[in-house]
Amino acid sequence: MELREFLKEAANVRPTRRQMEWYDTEFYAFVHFTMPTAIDKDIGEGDEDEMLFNPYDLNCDEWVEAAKSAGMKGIVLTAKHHDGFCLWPSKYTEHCVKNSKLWKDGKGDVVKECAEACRRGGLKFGIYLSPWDRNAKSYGTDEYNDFYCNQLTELLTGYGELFMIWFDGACFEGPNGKKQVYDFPRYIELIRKYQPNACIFNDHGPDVRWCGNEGGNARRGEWAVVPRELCYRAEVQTGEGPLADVGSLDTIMPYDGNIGEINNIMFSKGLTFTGAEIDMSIRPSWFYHTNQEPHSLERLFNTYLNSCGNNTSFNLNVPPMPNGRLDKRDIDRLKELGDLIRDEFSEEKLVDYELTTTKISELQYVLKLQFKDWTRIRYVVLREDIENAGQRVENFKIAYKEDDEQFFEGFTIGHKKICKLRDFWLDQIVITISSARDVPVFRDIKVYSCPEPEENK
Ligand code: FUL
Repeated sequence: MELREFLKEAANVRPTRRQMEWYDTEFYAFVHFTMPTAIDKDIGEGDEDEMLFNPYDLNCDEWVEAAKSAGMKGIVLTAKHHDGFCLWPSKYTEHCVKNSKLWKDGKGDVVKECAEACRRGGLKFGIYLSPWDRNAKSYGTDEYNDFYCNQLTELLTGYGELFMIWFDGACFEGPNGKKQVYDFPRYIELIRKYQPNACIFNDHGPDVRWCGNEGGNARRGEWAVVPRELCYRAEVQTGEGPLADVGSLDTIMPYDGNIGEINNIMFSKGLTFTGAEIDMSIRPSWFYHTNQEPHSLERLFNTYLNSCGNNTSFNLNVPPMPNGRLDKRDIDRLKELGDLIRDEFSEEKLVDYELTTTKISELQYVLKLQFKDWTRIRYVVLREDIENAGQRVENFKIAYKEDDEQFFEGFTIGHKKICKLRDFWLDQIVITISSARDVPVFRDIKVYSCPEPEENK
């Protein structure tokens, strides 16, 4: 195939409706809260006494309000972590809240309370169900896949609409010393059956893939269009193709490379649309420890710019305390973060412009944005129309004039690219698209001003 033809094909690999909805959800909360919270650890052994779990002051509305104050649009709850303890009264295990008799006499259900609070507060709700289970006796046998599917079905059918099912890639030994071969194609099929609108997160997709680190870093160019052999097959995404095609994924995702760039996709066995999520905790650990502090506002805001503003979503973990409440330090930090995001990208700071587009060649364009007045500019936010046209731009730069030294050098754009400039006074900017896989199509381009610093006034 000619290179030009291949690139055109790559440019037209597009997200499904559910993937588009996930992209537009952008920023959501991970809630790590279960047995490790009660025992002040990051991972349980699987043999903990259920009575240790006693969130006597549980307040999921507080979680929802805190998430909303940060501008988040959903919550993903750890319904079961690696220790196997279930936050809902599962029929298939005794290692769950029904034996946490100190809490609501064993009648409690954290999944239900969280799902209902999300609905009351207008947030989407999703679940994390660890495939690694250090409690299940059947772990390491075929029977475990049946057990896991039964638990998954309870969650898929009992708690209303779910926007995300989050699979943890961890696969270590269970109580009998054996490792499990997870039947992901079967799990995926079950999710498609009961929750067709839910996005499935897994290291390799099919809908959303892991960015490859827990430190909040996206790749230089975080493409959503990646080699098909690195991800679960597209057929599973739509449910239209043969599941037998999926096979097992023994390919290791190269976490350090720019997996969607031309030299990596050219020799692939095909392409799939599988965007990345950045997951990170607001504190150093995934579970709550009283002696830890939330990360600085600056670090969290930069991660927001580098995730939602870098063609990935941001799943920020906020771990509740053993009593079920959030630490005030986290509540305050979330509010500060939300205030900063709302302020930096407020409607009042939107700058009006007149756009002139010049074609240099079929795949190279110059976009001139002329402002009405001289304005201090902080951000240019670019969004491609990925739903209708796919991800196309490969390289761009922003400068005052076409031949001037650039203020900003960018690679892929995709769902959203936030370009932070250096608060220069400008009356125009020029965005040069120097390479693209097909004629670029934008959803929108927004420019935000910033106030003059006090010392300059
Ligand atoms: C990892 C787990 O081992 C951590 O405990 C945490 O749940 C994180 C989100 O994923 O694989």
